[in-house]
Amino acid sequence: MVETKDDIVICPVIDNQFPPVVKIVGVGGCGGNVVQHVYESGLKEVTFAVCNTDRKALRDSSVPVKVQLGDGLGAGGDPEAGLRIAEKCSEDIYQLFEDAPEMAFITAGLGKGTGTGAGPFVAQTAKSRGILTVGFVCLPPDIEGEQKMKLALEGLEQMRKNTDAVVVVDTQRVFDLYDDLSIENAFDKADDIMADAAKAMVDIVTKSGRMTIDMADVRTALRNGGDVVMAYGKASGEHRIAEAMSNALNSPLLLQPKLSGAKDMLLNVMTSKQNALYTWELNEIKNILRNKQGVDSSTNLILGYMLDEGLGDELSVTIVATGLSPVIREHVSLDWEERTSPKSALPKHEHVAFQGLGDMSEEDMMWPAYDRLNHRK
Ligand SMILES: Nc1nc2c(ncn2[C@@H]2O[C@H](COP(=O)(O)OP(=O)(O)OP(=O)(O)O)[C@@H](O)[C@H]2O)c(=O)[nH]1
Ligand SMILES: [Mg+2]
Repeated sequence: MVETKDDIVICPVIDNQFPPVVKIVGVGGCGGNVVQHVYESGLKEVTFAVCNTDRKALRDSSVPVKVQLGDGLGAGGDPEAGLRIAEKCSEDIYQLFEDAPEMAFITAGLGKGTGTGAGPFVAQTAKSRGILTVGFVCLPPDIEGEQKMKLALEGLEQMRKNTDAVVVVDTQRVFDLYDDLSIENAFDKADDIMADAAKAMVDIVTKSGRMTIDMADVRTALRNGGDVVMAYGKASGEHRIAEAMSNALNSPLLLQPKLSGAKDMLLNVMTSKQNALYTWELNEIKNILRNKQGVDSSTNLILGYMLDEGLGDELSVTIVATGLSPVIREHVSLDWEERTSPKSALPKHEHVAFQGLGDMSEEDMMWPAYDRLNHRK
């Protein structure tokens, strides 16, 4: 354990008897918030750390490992300053990965100084140590303006260069889907979505079951996988497969119209032991992927079925696909009239949360939200 001059504690070596499977590092304000969410959910075989140029944010975090970057007064919204400060702390950042995890998740909000500038540097450090490195990043909502989006996209490019795979959350999509939330709660929602994606990936590599997806499978899928498309959904009851798949395919995480053409796809289904998966249910999942999503034998499908007692009567489906091109917005829309219109451009979250079929046909529910819009026009 090392005391820094600014009394933020750095303790890079946790317990090196058993290296953690995953280390999750949050960089900057948003990155730190996401890590806080995941940390509070109490995952096993995972270690956590936050890095920030903002000393106050570090003080407020209950994540046990903290690295203060620079003098603790922030990066002033400037990614170049964020990068410069991180470079000066390269030794501390290197030490962070001393416990030799198999995978590192680097979370950051893109568009300002620390996450955008220092995030890719932290990722590069993990990758240079031979660790399978995945970025979980979010793009700023339109309300933050064109300049932030420009910085965010440059940061995304740096993230792509310095990771094996990147999961992108478009905060504006979250705002559109949950447009009756306060800004505070909408950002929290975006945090939750990134945290759920990270947790779902942690489950894949840490949980065991009848059909386990092992680390080698994950490496095959993600090593130099580029942009990763993730979808995650849960449901219980008689129609749990159709509903869980529908929730997954309507996830704000899905930034492209279809899963067809994916190079590799990890498909992980989890239930509790009492509510085990039936073989016909697995077929139903495969049929939805084939018939509604156009996924064919050209995709290397790696299937997992694992047990999680915490799920109770729910079933969860996680899809991690590579080789697709997510539709990343390059421009913000400042069409405020459209944004404030009661007929918002995207379906509302009642539909996403799947309260029965509502006013949508079953056929409708099988379209990803992104595609459904075009489909309905
Ligand atoms: N999901 C989510 N996004 C956030 C949150 N806070 C900020 N953001 C987004 O993330 C982007 C970066 O913001 P921060 O993470 O606060 O910035 P930073 O990386 O700490 O950078 P500096 O403060 O300039 O050093 C912003 O443009 C927002 O769009 C949050 O709590 N949750
Ligand atoms: Mg900050």
